[in-house]
Amino acid sequence: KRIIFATTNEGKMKEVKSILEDLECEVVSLKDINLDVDIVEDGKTFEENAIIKAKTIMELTNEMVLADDSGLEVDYLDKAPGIYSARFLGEDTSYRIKNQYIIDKLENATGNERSARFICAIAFACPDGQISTTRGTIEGLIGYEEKGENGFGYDPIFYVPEFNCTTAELSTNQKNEISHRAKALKEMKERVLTKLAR
Ligand code: ITT
Repeated sequence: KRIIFATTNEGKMKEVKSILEDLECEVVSLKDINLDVDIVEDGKTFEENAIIKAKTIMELTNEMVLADDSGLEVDYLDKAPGIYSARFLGEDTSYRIKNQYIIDKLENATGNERSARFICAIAFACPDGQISTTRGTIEGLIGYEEKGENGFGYDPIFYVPEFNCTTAELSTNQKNEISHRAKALKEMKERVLTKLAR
């Protein structure tokens, strides 16, 4: 048996493979199986978008499919970019520019006014029609400059007070101990194990 993880985001997939390492089952991305599908993520929530991705690929392949829809909520920006995190300022705009844009927007924000969180919804869709979701979050603050080379996306500006560094300064293993994605996926892992045992 194998599970398809419906993503083309390599940063995500690296973390997912590591979190699901002990699952006695192969986890493959859309790139791994050369599946090129244009999925329209027109949901209004992370959960809706995760379900759209998982269900689309499940129906195409008739296999068990997991999907992740995630993003960054910045309180000072009324929770933007949120579900639009990948599309924020345009899909092809570099994260150097997106991150600097957020830093500039928060020029006058101090202390807890800089609060933000990463959110991750995981959807699991099975050929028997069962679909469910889990959600994980991690709270942090927007930094004053980009820091760190690890991770992807908004990691260089996501400062975690408990660790006194950004998520881009953590190793993949360290990030996977605390991240939104790890929390949501670990909860989902139990359900996947139950399915695999059938
Ligand atoms: P797939 O839909 O193919 O999985 P995507 O990148 O389009 O890839 P999303 O629509 O879920 O995925 O967008 C999530 C975006 O939120 C992602 O591109 C990052 O910009 C941001 N993001 C999510 N999790 C993150 C994390 O752990 N670290 C940094 N940025 C993150």
